[in-house]
Amino acid sequence: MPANVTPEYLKAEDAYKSAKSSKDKIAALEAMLSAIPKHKGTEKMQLQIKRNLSRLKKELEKEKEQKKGGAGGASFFVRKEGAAQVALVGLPNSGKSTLLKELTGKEVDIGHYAFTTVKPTPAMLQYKGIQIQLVDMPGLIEGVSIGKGMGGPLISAIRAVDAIVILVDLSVDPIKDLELILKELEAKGLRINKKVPNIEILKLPTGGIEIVGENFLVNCNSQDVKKVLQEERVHNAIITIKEPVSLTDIFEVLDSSLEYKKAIIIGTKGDLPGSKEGLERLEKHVQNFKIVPVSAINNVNLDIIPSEIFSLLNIIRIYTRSPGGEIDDEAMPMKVDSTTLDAAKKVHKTLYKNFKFARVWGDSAKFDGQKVGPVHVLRDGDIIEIHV
Ligand SMILES: Nc1nc2c(ncn2[C@@H]2O[C@H](COP(=O)(O)OP(=O)(O)OP(=O)(O)O)[C@@H](O)[C@H]2O)c(=O)[nH]1
Ligand SMILES: [Mg+2]
Repeated sequence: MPANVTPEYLKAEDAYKSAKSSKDKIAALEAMLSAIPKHKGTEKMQLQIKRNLSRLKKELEKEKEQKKGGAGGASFFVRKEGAAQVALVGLPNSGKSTLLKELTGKEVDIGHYAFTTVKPTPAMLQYKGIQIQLVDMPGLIEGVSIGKGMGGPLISAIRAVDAIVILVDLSVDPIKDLELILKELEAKGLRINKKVPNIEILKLPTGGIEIVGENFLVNCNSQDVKKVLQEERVHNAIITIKEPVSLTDIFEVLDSSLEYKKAIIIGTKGDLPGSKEGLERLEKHVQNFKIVPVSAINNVNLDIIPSEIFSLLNIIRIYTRSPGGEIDDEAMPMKVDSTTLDAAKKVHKTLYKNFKFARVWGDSAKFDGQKVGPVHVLRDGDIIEIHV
């Protein structure tokens, strides 16, 4: 135990030792985590606390589910349609439903009071030949991560989406709102605009633990990593590390309950007094988010939102045509780095089975109608003709 911990920390630690219920233990661990001095020397202690917290939270969730009879309460499940599902997330009254209506034309309830929207409401956004499903979520409030408001179902619905649009009202306190939203999502294992640590874990049936790239370990050594792995019940694996990583990064990679989501911020109500200052403060505060200020009422910047949402998705649009025929109006959404053969497979299995070559027009082609093989990597907006 390092001597430099604070009296608050020791008090929280005592509370932890005497806590009986999971709930009290979680509260005490959270107090320990916030009281522990944040420096390299306490990193291992911090990690230990985080691991105990995550284990206890999982146990508590299980207990709750069992009490409810496994169904998990009201379901906010929205069936995915189109190329991707994107959630509109924000505090009550931040302008989510107004934005959904402006972008998709869907008639939804809009009101100058909290919780106008009571369940996730999907609507299709058309973007250059593909459809993106936007889901207007009920307002998120402080404490959703511990079940307040529409807590559990709301967080589950957000976990399921491919990307997130965070809405903050620029005219009030956009920084406070953003931090609240991020805090609540983080508390439920949602990592927003964060990079997955570049660590590969190849689990094997035998052979013990081997670490490749040990030199990249920051403030820990291979013994520490092995200990973490063993505690997480990984006994045989090859761990490949390609960039500087801490023990916390290793722990995060092992935690399958974490979800990494990309997001942009839309600053709403740009027409109201105070919104200009709100935007300036937000821009200074935020680093790893794109911010788009809008006014739904004055139709400012709404036109650029579809392409901003599309850029979150890691998908490309591919247009197909039968040899010598017309180009399809609708694009086929595909993962970034898809090949001609992937596209053939998506159109029809016979095209995939009997694939001979393809002709390509667009960014990936050196010239119009270039003849390419099965592993040619496609780019957004390409037109392809598959020959069998
Ligand atoms: N001035 C101004 N008001 C807006 C704008 N966008 C939305 N509003 C108003 O803000 C209020 C809330 O809008 P909603 O779209 O219902 O907000 P919401 O985020 O869906 O709210 P909940 O469903 O309760 O979570 C309404 O009175 C809207 O008219 C805007 O760009 N400018
Ligand atoms: Mg609403």
